[in-house]
Amino acid sequence: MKLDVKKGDRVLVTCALPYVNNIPHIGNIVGSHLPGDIFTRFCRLYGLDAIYIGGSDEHGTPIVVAAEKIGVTPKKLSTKLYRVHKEIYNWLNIKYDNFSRTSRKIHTETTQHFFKKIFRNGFISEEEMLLPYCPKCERTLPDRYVEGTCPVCGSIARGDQCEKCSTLLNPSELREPYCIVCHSTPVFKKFKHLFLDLDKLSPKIKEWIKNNKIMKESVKNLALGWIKEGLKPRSITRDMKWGIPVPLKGYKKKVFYVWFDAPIGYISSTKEWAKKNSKDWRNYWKKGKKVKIIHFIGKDNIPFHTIWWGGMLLANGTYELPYNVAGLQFCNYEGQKISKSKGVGVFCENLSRSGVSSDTWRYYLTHIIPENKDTEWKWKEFQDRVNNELVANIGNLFYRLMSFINKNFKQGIKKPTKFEKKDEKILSLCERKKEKIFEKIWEINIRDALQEILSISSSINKYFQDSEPWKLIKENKKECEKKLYVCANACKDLSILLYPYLPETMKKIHKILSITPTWDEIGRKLKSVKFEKPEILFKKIDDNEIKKIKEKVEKSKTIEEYFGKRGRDGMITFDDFAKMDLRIGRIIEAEEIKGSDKLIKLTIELNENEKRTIVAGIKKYYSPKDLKNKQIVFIKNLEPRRIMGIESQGMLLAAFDKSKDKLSLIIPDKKVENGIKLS
Ligand code: B3M
Ligand code: ZN
Repeated sequence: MKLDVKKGDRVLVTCALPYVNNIPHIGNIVGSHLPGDIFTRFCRLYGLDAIYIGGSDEHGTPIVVAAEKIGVTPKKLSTKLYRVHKEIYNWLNIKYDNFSRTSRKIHTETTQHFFKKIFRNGFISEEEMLLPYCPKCERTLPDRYVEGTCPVCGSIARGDQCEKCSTLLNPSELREPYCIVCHSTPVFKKFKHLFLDLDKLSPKIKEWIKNNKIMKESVKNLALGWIKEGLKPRSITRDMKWGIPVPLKGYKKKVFYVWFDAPIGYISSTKEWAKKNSKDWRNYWKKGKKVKIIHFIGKDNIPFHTIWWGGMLLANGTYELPYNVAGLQFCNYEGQKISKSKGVGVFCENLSRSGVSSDTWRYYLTHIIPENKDTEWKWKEFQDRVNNELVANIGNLFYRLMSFINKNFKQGIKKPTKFEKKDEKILSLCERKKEKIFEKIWEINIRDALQEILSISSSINKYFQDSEPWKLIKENKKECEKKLYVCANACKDLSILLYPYLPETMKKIHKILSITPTWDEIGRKLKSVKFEKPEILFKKIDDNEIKKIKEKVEKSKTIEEYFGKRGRDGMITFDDFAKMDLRIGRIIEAEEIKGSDKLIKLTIELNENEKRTIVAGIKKYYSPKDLKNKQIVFIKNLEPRRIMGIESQGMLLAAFDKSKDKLSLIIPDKKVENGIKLS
């Protein structure tokens, strides 16, 4: 392949904007965020003017359904989960130049503006369409609110797309449709909506995809297959409140379909970045600006980034078309599909507490980037790759070298004046291979590129071993110094090539060597090398540790837990209520707690054999003698807490009127047995 980029060229890399209705798992990371990050880091290293753009996709039924389920507003849901997403990407050193939100004003403006241009260009039509209406819920059922059987592959599909075969669908095409909320069969009614005329755009989309030289065949073939079947106009509006209002007379109550506004999010996020950095966003988007736009996406998003987004851009006419759509395959987990509800997978909210460094995660995750086919997470492989490659091949090489030089050449070593052929070969390894490595990256063969780098590392290891510096140091110090210099300089270059994969660790090396990682630095000879203190870069993981890590990262937190609630509309389920053990008890003792003007220590009797100590903040409202013998209500199964050195084993129930500063204990209306459970 001939590379068609050169230093200084502009490259805009994007990652599919995740819906913030869930927390990412490793499948999401290897399916777009991580490859996009490594790719951009390489581009920058190569000297390209590259930026990595992302953000959260906050509209559409994915968000509304999830928010409704836990009883919060879509805005509240996405605000909280946006932060969680960002923290995870940050922790993994996935370095977005900008990570925006599609609920921001800049995005609304950009989307509406984009639409108006398409409208003026004549690629929007108005049509009546049959839409499912649920008679029981009394509402139309957009996208994810309706499911049924896919007419193409027979799996369960949603109203807008079949997840299994990726086909884009209209809800009326579903067989045996049902409402996801109440499971009733919807009736189909006619509604007016706006459509993007993909049929008109089809020849242009085909031309773009056919002539594209870099897109993987698998992506091209999928797209060309859909085109061959014939593209139909597709609706771009929805009868919903949550979303971007359609700026057209008669449509003001409707919003755009989430897949209409989401890809425009790439543009609005770039605008936000440009504003913050005093740059011109147009240079990264507008036609004729010679920018290369590369989208990293999962395979289910391929139709949306080829046919749909390609069609939108062509209809608008003022933007550059994507240079590459890097459609990745799926990643499975130990032979199963990753599933949050079944707890199958590694869930990223746990990574920072896993005791394993982010570079260690990145290292194994890189190996399972599903670039060309589906891949699989395997714990055994994780352990082997970390121990035999990351630690043995990379970490130990750096460590041995640093400690040997540190021990034997405290003052450092100087660049020798002459090298033999064998030395030159090792010295120039990275420089000779770097172009080929970048080509692999450019074609999205990120794993292959890493293999190439690992083979360099093996060669340096072999050179070090064959040189036997531990013998040479006694026999020929000068020669020993030369060999070590060769290793150190080769490792310096190696650390630059590894930087996009293992940024945190390699940054440490760059600091120690006082170098700036650039493409031209690869192959340059250092004047001298000195190591103050050797650093262990990676640690081996034994079987026991694997077990512990596994336990930590396989647990997934539900989004309900993030909001501390369950059930629809803020309701709790009966099971939630039943968890509380509320009892009647008699206060048999009450005494003031010395040193506290609020607290009283109570002894509650449930029966002759069972008593409880409760510390209650009611001194201001009751005196100990008033409390004695009263029957009260308390929670028996509340986790014990130490208050002023006393273990409180429950909590009293009381009505507290804050405005009047009045407190009244809840007391049974009739005399009841102590210990009775409330229901
Ligand atoms: N939010 C789908 C997803 O999260 C969708 C991608 C949008 S990219 C513009 O997989
Ligand atoms: Zn299907």
